[in-house]
This record gives sequence, C-alpha cells and structure tokens, in this order.
Amino acid sequence: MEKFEHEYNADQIQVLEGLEAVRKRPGMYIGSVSVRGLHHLVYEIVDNAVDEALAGYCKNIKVTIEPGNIICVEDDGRGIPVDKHAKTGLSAAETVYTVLHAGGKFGGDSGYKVSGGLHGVGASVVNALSEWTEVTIQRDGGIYEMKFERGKTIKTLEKIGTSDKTGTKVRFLADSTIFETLEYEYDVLENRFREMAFLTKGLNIELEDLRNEVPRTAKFCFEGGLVSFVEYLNKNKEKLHPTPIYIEKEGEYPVEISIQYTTSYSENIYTFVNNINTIEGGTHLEGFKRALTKVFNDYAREKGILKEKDANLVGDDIREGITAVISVKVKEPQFEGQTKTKLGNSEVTGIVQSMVNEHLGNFLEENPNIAKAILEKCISAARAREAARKARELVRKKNSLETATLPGKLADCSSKIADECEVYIVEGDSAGGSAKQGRDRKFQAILPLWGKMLNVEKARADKIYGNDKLNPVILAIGAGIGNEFDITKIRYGKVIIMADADVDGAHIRTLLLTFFFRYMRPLIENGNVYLAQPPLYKFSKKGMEDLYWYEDDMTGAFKILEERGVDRDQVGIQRYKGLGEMNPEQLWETTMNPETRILVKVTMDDAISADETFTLLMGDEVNPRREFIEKNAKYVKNLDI
Ligand code: 2B7
Repeated sequence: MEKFEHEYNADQIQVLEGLEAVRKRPGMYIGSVSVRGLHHLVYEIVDNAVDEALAGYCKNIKVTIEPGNIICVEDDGRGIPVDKHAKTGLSAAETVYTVLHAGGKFGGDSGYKVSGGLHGVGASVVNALSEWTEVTIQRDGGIYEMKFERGKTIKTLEKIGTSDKTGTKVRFLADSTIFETLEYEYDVLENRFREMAFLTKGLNIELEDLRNEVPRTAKFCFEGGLVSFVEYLNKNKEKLHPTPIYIEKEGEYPVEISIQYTTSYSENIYTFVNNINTIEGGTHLEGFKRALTKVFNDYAREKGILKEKDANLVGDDIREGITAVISVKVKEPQFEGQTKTKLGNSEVTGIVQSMVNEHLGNFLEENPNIAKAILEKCISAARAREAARKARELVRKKNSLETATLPGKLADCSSKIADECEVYIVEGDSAGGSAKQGRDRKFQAILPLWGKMLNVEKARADKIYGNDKLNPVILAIGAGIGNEFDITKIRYGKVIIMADADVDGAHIRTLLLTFFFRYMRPLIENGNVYLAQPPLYKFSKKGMEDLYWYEDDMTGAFKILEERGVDRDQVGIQRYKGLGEMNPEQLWETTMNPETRILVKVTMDDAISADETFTLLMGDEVNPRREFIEKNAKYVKNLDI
C-alpha cells in the first residue's frame, strides 16, 4: 500500500499538534486510561451514530467486539459527508477524524447535536488514542475508505467501490501503550446500550461479542422509550399502579419523564442530559423534585386528603418508593461536580418545574385512583418519618448519656487520622476476638457483629435508627445515614467487611452492602468499602513456609508447591471453614496485614444494576432471586455491584 504523502500546511500542523496533545494527556479528554476510559472510546463513536438517529436518518446501530478487542461500529445513517471541507482542505470525513473538536461544525442541517459522550470530544480523540482506525462510508452511490495510525492519516479518503446503500462503519483498536487494559467488559457495554435504546425510542442497537468461542449477543429496541425503561427498573418490584406515568414537553428544551411508584422504601430517580447519565443530579432534578412535592401537596389539600391541621408532606415522603427517569435535551449543557455529571444550567430548573407542575397536575386530576394510592403511601411515609425522628432522638439521648458516642463493642485504633485508619466489621464473637488480638492497633479498629442482621430492604428508616445491629456500625463510621450522611466525617478511610467464605458469610456481606448502598451510598461511591478475603486453604509441611490459598481451585497452589520442589503427597492441606479457625497470628498474616492480605474494593459503576442486584437479593420476589443466584453464583468474587 502506498503511503499518503502529506503536504503539511499550517492547518494540518495544528491538527497533528492537537492529536499529539490528546496522546500526551489522554485523561483530560476521556477521564482516565483505565477500563472506564477504554469504554469511553466506544461511547464516543456510538454517540455519533445515535446523533444520526436523533436527526431521524438512522434506525440501526451494530457494535461488534471482534477477537483481539477490535471494536466495530456500523450505522445505516446518511454516511459522514465525503466532500472537501473548505477550511482544512481535507474531506469532511477526514476532518471529523483528525481535527480536535471538529464535532458540531458538521451536519449543521442535520438537526442539532444533542447526544455526545461524557466529554463530548468526538471521533478525533478516539482516533488519536487508537493503534489504528479505519472508516468506511457508503454515500452518494460510492464506498469510501480512509485509515489512520495513532491519529495520523495513512490512507486518505478514497472511493473504493460503488453502493446504493448509505451508512458509516468504524473499526478501531485502542492503543495498548496508552490504556491500562484493552479488555472490554461485555456487561458494561450491554448496560450502556440498553440504556441508550431506552432513551432513544425505536432505535435498534445490537451488540455482538466475538472474542470467545461462544458469541454473546444482545438486541435492544424499545418502542415505549422511557416507559419501557421504568418498567425494566421495576420489573422485580411490587407496583402501586400498573402502568408508568409518562409526561413530555417538546420545544427548545425537550423534557421527557416517566414515573412509577412501588411498595419499596427507596428512591430511584435517574436523570439524563443529552443521553448522558447525570449521576450527580443538577438543575433538572432540582426542578423535578420541587414540582413533585408541590403537585402532590396541592392535590392532597384540594381533595381534603390533607386536612387543614395537617403539616405538608416533605419531599422525602413523596419520593419514597418512586422510580423515575428524567431525560432532558440541552443545547449547551454545563456540567459541574466532581465527575462532571451534574447539570449546572440554571434555566433548566424552572423549565422542568413548570412542565411537571402542569402535566403531572393534569395527570392526577384525570387518574384519581392512582393519585390516591400514591398519596396513601406518602402519608404512611410521613408517619414513619415522624417515628424515625423520635427513634433518632432517643438514640442520640441514649448515646450522649453513655458519654462516649462509640459503640461498646468497638475496639478502636489509636490513630485519629481517618485516611490511615481501617475498621474491620467482623462476623462472630470468636473471629472478633482473634481480630482484636491479631490487629495492628495503631490503625486497625475491630467491630464485632453477631446475631441476625436487619434486612434494610424490608424496613423503613425508623427501624434502622436504634437497631442494635446497625447502630454500632453507624456510630463507628461516625458520619450519619441517609440524607444526613456526611462523607467528610467518616472515621476510617477503609471500612472492611470480614466474613466467612461460606453461605452465611455471603449473606451477612450482602446485608451490610445493602445497608451501605441504601443508607451510605457515598461511602461506596467514594471507594471506602472493602471486603476482606480470608484464605480457603493452608498447605503446610515441616521445614516449609505455610502456603495460604484463596481460591476454590487448588491447581495454582500445586503448581507453586511443585516450583518449590515439594512433593504434594507430603503436604498437609487444611480447609478453613471459617475465620474462627484461625489464631490471631494467622488472621493477621493472611487477612489483615496490608503487606500480604487481599482486599476487594467494592465499586459501583452503575447504580441501576446495583439497585437491581439488591432488589433481587434482598427483596420479596423469590423466583427471580433464585434465578439470579444460579446465574451469578460467584458474584461475591466479582464485586462490581
Ligand atoms: C459532527 C460529526 C461527528 N456526520 C455527519 C452526517 C452523518 C453522520 C456523521 C455518522 C459511528 C460509527 C458507525 C450530516 C458528524 C458527522 O455529518 S457521523 N453519521 N455516523 C457515525 O459516526 N457513526 C451527515 C448531514 C448530512 N449527511 C450526513
């Protein structure tokens, strides 16, 4: 193949410098070079295809993970324009792939750009961070192709055939010298594309993973859009009304909202701006909450459900058990917050607020039975809130009477520098005893738990304050719970759950994680929650250093023994059934010593799938739970909840 000879003009030099900057500081453009950043590459390309769908020209998008982690994205839109771009002197298509921030300057007549990745940087960044990229365009009766290596054009756009179809196909291999890993996670992509399909009514998105012998595929298309989204989120919950509410407003700031109440006690509101999940909320969420509170209070007063003497319902009462998805389109979104996922545009508050006031108000008038069912639930939430307030005060009083606010069972550490401190939450008194003796008391605290733990999935807040199992955990961590949780007050940088590697241990782990997820979510989001991994086996022989093994499969251990020149028949194998079987020294060496232990950090990439998991594991429905456990028997090992 002949190499394309560049005649560099000033514009093109700028182009090369631009893409060089992306390669020098990739984090600035895609957030990070971790697996998360890697997935962003795919989203950036798919977003362009979704924009073409939003413009009304593309119906089908197909994403393939090919062997070797090559990504292929195809759409059946109009195809990226191939004509010469006046300013750069290159084809429009090559400009899109080589000029930083070229996005938005094209397709001016294609409807405005509303989709766009988290960082909205587009195809040129993907190109810069890929070992190679090839783009094939079908358009104007022709097939066109261009190729790049690390952002540099190696084959300029050229017609290679004829076609009566239209569309764009992009294949790329992420650059292994830039990313920590090239291994895409099928589940992460599947979740993201499902979400995109919900958010773009009628769009077909197909995902195919060809990396393994048995391919995995998923096809998404939802004619119901956000209503289908809410139905999906609530699929394992008991509903207060059969069909999700749907309200919509078109115009300069299109708004779509779907709402359905369930009998659960948690609040699940997911918000999107231009199809981007705004995890930190923002002005659209603010407007929604204000209007929701007002609409229900006004309705309840007008219908005499709230009497003159009654106080207004507060927002928390009205949001108990709600599942809602809010999707707004904003032409020039300002993203704020730690992870740039908080909408800052102040004008959006009022727009969403008045839209919900009007449309939801009308809906309640037209559907009095649904309004009544929801309000009954809100009123009982208000009663529980009052009971919770009393319970909390009681606990506060009791705690202050006992002078120290720390639980009696807690063996605290001597350091007061939260960042270096750890608390082990340990199941069982005997393991707790060993942990206390084995720990490094300078920075390790031990909180033993025993007895049956409360399932917070089936309890309201009033049952949590003052609960004799959970209260010590709340006090030890020291940052409150629920709306009052304050991450800056945590007393330990690491909260480590240490439980047996058996079914009971898994149960207690799940109960505690459910509690953290529902009542101290920032603790998980901030990466403070860990799981200790006790060993499953000990291999010992006189004269040989003990070998601890942490996996069910012992093959690896036998290999190590072989390398040490040890005859495996002479080695004693002990299977640990519980933490209690280890003496303090062993517990320190295997599970607590930062030099030798294995800790699994609990992360939450995706609140939607985490909610799904906990609803299933801890909720009322038995059949889906059984199916889930059968399918994910090893979920504890892979702790992306
Ligand atoms: C701002 C840039 C990125 N673009 C167009 C038109 C169609 C089109 C695209 C695309 C990803 C993988 C398969 C507009 C927009 C460039 O300008 S990008 N389709 N698909 C895509 O990237 N898919 C377009 C106006 C008239 N004709 C075509």
